[in-house]
Amino acid sequence: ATYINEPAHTFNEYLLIPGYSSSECRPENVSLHTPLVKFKKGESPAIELSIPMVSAIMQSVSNDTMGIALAKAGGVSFIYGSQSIESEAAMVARVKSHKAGFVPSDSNVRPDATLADILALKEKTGHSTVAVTDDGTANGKLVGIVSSRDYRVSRMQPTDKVSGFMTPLARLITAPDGTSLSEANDIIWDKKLNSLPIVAKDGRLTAFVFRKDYSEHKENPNELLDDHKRYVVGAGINSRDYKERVPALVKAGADVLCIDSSEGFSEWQKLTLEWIRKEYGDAVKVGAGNVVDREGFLFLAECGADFVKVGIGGGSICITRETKGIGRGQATSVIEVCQARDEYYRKTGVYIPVCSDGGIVYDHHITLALAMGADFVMLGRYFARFDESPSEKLLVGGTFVKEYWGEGSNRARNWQRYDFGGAGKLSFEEGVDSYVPYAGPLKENVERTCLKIKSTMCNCGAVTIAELQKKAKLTLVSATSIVEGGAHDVIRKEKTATEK
Ligand code: MZP
Repeated sequence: ATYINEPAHTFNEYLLIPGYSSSECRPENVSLHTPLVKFKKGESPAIELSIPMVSAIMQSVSNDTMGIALAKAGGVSFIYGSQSIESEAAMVARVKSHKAGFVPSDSNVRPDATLADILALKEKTGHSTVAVTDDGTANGKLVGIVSSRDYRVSRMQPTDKVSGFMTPLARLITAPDGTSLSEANDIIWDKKLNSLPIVAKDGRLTAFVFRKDYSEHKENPNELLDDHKRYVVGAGINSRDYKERVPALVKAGADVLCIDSSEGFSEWQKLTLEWIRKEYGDAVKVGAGNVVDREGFLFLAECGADFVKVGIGGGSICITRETKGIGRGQATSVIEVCQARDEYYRKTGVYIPVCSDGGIVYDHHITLALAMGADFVMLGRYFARFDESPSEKLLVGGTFVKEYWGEGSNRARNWQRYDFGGAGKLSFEEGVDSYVPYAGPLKENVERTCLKIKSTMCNCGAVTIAELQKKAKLTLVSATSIVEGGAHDVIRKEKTATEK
């Protein structure tokens, strides 16, 4: 056996030591742009992220609603692969067909909503038009529309159901998917409408054109509803059915794929990557993982991975370390893999981005991962807490929570993620089913997290992630200094309801 006698460390055991910051180091000057896929020295990556965050390939995290919300915020979701090829491809297609700027994706209600719900939504979003869809999401089938005209002059009660005052689909003028903005505008003026819903053949609301959109975008009226502003979306694949799954996802428009496996230093990943390269050359971008050391990284780099994902056993819902005794502290894994990535870059001139996957508990852990060399992080628990995640919001013990379960739990049964090519089923659990505290909408949470990252970067004198990686000074902390880092030796006051 080989012994590594140094203990492996977690993010919580590190802190950044501030460096000199010039007056230019202000959060508004910080760029969080980062590469998503590999590129050659002197070239730029085919896909970049505006913020260094992607959402985990998990049933309870990344569906099309999450994909749209995160893409709007500048990140990318990897749609979960533990579902049929058809339904995963349909989710990818829904993100890709979503028209940026035209669907009030936060202004949708279910048919059983009440006037009080509509007014609360209007208060939150400022939109006076609300789409009623069968499942209450922007991707549901359109049932009708409510505008303030529908309830303002009548004697509605807050408890009245939306079905009593909306304009039902049968009475609405709609246009088919593919209608250009100028065509939509002609209909709007011709029929004296305020807004025109664009509805796909299967009844889904794909866009909403308002009278004002045309005046705001009249420079190039045909551009906005054609392919122009499509969101970037990723999708998980496995090393079992890739020969069927990859073509379907590529056809649906996935921009980037990722082999989803709990342990990626394997021939299965090599075979999957080789097949993709043989069929598509470099046109299909695909990440691989997960690995936790230099050898694992170099293996996947040589196999042709577009990025490499790092982390075994650190996920919040993961019990792999307890169950199988494999894994490594996340900080140590990221540090070693990023050193191997830099070494590979110096030798070959090819830069392969590293994704730190799992184990982010506090926002500052993201900054630590970036400082240690990661190009972006993958988060499960973090995104599961938001309105846009696919799971149920529940009231448990007086607190709102969302459900969050691991891909290796009996609930998800994602056996392809754990299989060695024989069992064809999940033989034992490696993940748990849990609750996470509900945290509201994605947008404001992600903005707050990014502001914290930018502030810390300023403290380190860095206005780009590459600069942070160069300048960061990291220190290990003792157990007692971790205690010193929290509020201590004071009697903390209870938070008021609004502070909570
Ligand atoms: P976290 O952000 O919740 O800490 O971790 C999310 C990561 O945990 C995922 O991206 C994935 O790599 C990993 N994961 C997902 N399911 C399991 C499991 O059931 C798991 N064990 O470890």
